[in-house]
Amino acid sequence: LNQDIDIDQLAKDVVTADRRALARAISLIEEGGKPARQLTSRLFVHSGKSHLIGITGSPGVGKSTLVDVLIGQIRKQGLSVAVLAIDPSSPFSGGAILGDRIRMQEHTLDEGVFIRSMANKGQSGGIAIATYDAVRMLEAAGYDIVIIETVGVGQSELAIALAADTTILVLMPGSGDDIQAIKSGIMEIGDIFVINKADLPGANKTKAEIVSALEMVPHTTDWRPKVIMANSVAGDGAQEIWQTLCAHKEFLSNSGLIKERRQAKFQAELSEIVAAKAKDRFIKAMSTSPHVQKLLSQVAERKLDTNSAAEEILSSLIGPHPDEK
Ligand SMILES: Nc1nc2c(ncn2[C@@H]2O[C@H](COP(=O)(O)OP(=O)(O)O)[C@@H](O)[C@H]2O)c(=O)[nH]1
Ligand SMILES: [Mg+2]
Repeated sequence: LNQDIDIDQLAKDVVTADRRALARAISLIEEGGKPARQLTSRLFVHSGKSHLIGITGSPGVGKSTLVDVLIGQIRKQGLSVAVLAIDPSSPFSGGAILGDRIRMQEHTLDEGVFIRSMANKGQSGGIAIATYDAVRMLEAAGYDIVIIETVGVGQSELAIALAADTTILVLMPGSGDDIQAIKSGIMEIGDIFVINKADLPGANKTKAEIVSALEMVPHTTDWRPKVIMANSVAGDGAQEIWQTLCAHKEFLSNSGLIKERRQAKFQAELSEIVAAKAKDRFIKAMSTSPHVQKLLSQVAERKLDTNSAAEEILSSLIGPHPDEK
């Protein structure tokens, strides 16, 4: 089916922010494969102009509810926004996914808002790489702001959150999330901390814990992470969060850190892609390359150690890609 796609036309339609084309493009990215690679390579040059906001936190802390009220703030400024919600594959969160869709539906008639969830499929190269490509589709379509909502539990979700220019960590009182965050060293990744469900008991205590934990985190830049209370159901705190987002964006551009941060992200992304591609080629070579098979049997016979064999395999694999000559 995908062979029939006119990638050039699709790329052009994405650039004009044609919503159906954008939805199609992201589905292609999800599927992976050659059409996805062709599309991303056509559109890469159009990316890089949006401000990327990562919103992460445990399931149920109110990320989607917060995104919903943030969309309202962003639209009030006349800016356009795209949201990419990374659905966890866990069957336990099926209900939450449905809830997200229903809640955000009121925005779907607004031309300045695009909302899309993406399955957390275990693709080669991992979810993070597909997400980076999907985000670039949204950037190419010209959205001023792109929000990436992820469940901050695993390493790949963390990687996605780190792909943002500004990362918001959402916590709620009484969940022990604050302690978890402090213990796991996750404090360092937040530019803005939102204590959501501030209407529930214990919000002040949670805030105090986060504030004091932040004092222990070494400063690597002049930005001091902000801790903001919110009740996203009522919309309280949304304005302060929006203002802080603007302040952080301004800080990044005035200090020149935006460039540095994005470069570091590309380095991490490239490292991930190179590792994934090397692994793919190794797996292919196991069944096609007599040289690799010979090395493997030498290892099995203990004539060659695994480290030396790996070095040898790597140098023999680094040639033109067998499929893309
Ligand atoms: N009391 C209270 N409930 C909230 C607040 N924000 C979200 N919720 C509720 O928490 C539940 C989970 O919210 P959701 O946005 O789906 O969380 P997510 O899994 O982090 O995206 C929903 O029932 C929301 O209505 C809040 O500020 N206060
Ligand atoms: Mg959600």
